[in-house]
Amino acid sequence: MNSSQINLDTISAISTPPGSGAIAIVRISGPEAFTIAEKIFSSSQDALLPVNLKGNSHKAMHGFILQPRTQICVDDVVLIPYREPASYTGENLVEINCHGSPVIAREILELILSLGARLARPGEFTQRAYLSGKMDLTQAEAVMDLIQAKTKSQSRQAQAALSGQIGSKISGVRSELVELLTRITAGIDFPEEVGEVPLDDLERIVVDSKARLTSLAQTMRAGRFLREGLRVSIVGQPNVGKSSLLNQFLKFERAIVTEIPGTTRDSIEELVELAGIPVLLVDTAGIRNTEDRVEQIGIDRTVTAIEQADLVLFMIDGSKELDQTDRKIEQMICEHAQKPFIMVKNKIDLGEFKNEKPEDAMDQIAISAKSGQGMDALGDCLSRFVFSGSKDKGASVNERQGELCLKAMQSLELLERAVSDDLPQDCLATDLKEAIISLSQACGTEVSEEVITQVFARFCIGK
Ligand SMILES: Nc1nc2c(ncn2[C@@H]2O[C@H](COP(=O)(O)OP(=O)(O)O)[C@@H](O)[C@H]2O)c(=O)[nH]1
Ligand SMILES: [Mg+2]
Repeated sequence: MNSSQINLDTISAISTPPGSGAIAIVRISGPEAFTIAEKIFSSSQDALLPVNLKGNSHKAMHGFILQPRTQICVDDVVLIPYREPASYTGENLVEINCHGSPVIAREILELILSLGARLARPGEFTQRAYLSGKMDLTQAEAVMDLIQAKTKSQSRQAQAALSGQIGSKISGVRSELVELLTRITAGIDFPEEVGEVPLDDLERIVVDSKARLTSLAQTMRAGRFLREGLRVSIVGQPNVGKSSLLNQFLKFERAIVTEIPGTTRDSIEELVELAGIPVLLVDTAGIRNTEDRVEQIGIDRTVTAIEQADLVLFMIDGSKELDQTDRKIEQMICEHAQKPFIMVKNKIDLGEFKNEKPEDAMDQIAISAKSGQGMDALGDCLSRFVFSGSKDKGASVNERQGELCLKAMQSLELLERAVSDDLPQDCLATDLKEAIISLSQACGTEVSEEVITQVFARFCIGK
């Protein structure tokens, strides 16, 4: 716990989303949380006695919120006090469950603010949990990922990080490096008593730490796609079955499918979940030479869809041999836009033309967008793309944590070079310290105010 960062003021906010619902929750946290709540809450059991929240920690109490001056009843509520440190924020915390009308929740909040609390900033409850040592920074970031998760796998990932998986992996490496640094420093300060750290010991720890950081950093790519979604554009000549594939993924007729080439004139975007990955599928207008102005605009948008994609599904009529136009499209995807692509051979229910996988294609999958044949293989292929390089399907580091792991690895590489250059051990200590600082920043044991503010500003109010 960093006592200089402890907030002495009391904060409050409505923690449920705006709008009407069955209940709304107003939260108060800080040193005055109980005193303020006691001024406005009257228990239905002992209406005449003043409530004692401190002595009723973690107990749900039914009662009324009364305006202190007029004693007008604002709402009947269930109030739960959490005495510090056993609360979400680590401070005294009160949750008031009122009827889910935005007017009532707001009136209760205003009462609380008039009694000396201040409106919480976005993420400030979680920020306090972090500042009071309830969680590390990777867990606090996971709270936000969990709130914002749109698919099951996103929420599983966030849960894993929230349980401390990432934080403990990073701090595991960090403590080994700290232990090494302590020994090196002791060797420098007391050469007679302690002696230098044997180099093979040092090298073993550095190699092992680098391997652990590499596998953590490799989860960054999968984490980004799981958090932000994978943008996949379906591209190919008119009539190869691009819109049929979109519909097959969506399991309903989203895009118009006809045998008339040029039916899809604009890009259509749909979010689907494939193999647990949120995928933004973009169905595009087919690419061909045309005089039609509307169709040409559609083709220009296809080019944009290729440029914006993380991955392109390049579709051909798999019952036929690749033609000139197919080759041109392939060039456009891999040479011009330099995008990874999967060759999707469609319409194999009509027979498959056997060809070698194009050299630049990540993979080649034969499907029928009509019958659904081959769809599982295509899903597996997308999953391989997302998790490539990463064996770990558990929690993944976010960009901030991943960059810091990479930075720590760079310091360790400098350290290895210093060892092979026979530099004295105090030079090694400098690189080691740098690596430790990066890892401390990653899990938040040593971060600047600025970083903390940036992390929590992305939260919503009331969390
Ligand atoms: N036999 C067969 N026909 C297909 C298949 N996929 C699409 N089609 C047909 O091909 C035509 C063009 O399909 P569409 O999805 O509109 O192609 P797009 O222009 O690439 O979007 C339609 O008549 C579809 O019914 C398939 O896997 N097998
Ligand atoms: Mg189409």
